Formats: sequence, structure tokens, C-alpha cells
Amino acid sequence: MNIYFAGSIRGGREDVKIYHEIIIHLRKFGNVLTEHVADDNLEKAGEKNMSDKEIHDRDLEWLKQSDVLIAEVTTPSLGVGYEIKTAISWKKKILCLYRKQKGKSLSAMIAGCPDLEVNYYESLTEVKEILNRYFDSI
Ligand code: 6K6
Repeated sequence: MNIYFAGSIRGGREDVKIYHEIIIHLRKFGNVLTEHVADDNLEKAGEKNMSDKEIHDRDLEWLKQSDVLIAEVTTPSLGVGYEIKTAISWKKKILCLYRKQKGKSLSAMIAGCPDLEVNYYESLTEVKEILNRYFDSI
């Protein structure tokens, strides 16, 4: 199973450690094509020798090859929103994960989208249980 993990990059890297933990867990279920999303140095270094167009085209090609999109949507990101909408139009399986935080809420365009399954979590233990259940069900 090819898994595309999406998480904020230029939208903000506050949750990079959570992305890392999620990706480690996702490896139990298949091949994660986008492990670089959890790379702590990505924001500073960018992807060496790659233009924005090359990153865009490569990532969309990986999304096309994926069986499922797992999108961590707590930190708002244009790129993740774009990947989600593209995955919807390609009829991919999609799971969105949002970490509940005081005073913040998920965009209505994600929370209210009938094509999306959104799961809310508070801890890493909980997000791992959500993923176990999700991959058991597909
Ligand atoms: C980082 C900083 C400067 O250059 C980079 C390298 N950029 C990216 N590398 C790999 N994937 C990317 C990059 N930028 C966006 N993406 C894709 O969009 C990833 O698959 C993420 O899920 C999503 C993040 O979008 P933004 O809008 O938060 O950057």
C-alpha cells in the first residue's frame, strides 16, 4: 500500500515532531512516499536542487501513485489543502487528522466537506489508535 502523508511545510513547522511520530506509525501499514515532510531541516535547506515546480510535479505524481492520503491538518497549510482537494478529485481514500487545541478550530472547508473523513485527537496514543482502526477498515 502506498501512503501519502501530508503536513504543513511553509504553512509552519510547529507540528513536525508529531508528523515524525505519525510517519513512524504509518510505516506499519505500507510504503510512506513523503517521509521528508517530517524532516526537521527541510524548511531551512529546502529540497536541494529542486525548483518549486519540480517539487509540485513530483509530489502530485506521488499522490497519483498513492492508495491513501493521510493529512495532518492542525497547522493550516495551502499545500495540504491543495493536496486534499486534488486527492478528492482523484477519488483517493483520505483521512484528515486534527489535534484539538483551545481557542482554535479546523477550517470549515475541511471539517464540513462531505468527501472527507476527519478524526480529532488529543494525544499521540489516540492518533495511533485512529490509524490502526482506519487501516483495519480499508
Ligand atoms: C521547504 C522549504 C523550502 O522548500 C521546501 C521544500 N518544499 C517541499 N518539499 C516537499 N513537499 C512539499 C514542499 N512544499 C510543499 N510540499 C507538499 O505540500 C508536501 O507534500 C506537504 O504535504 C505540503 C505542504 O505545503 P505548504 O504549503 O505547507 O508548504
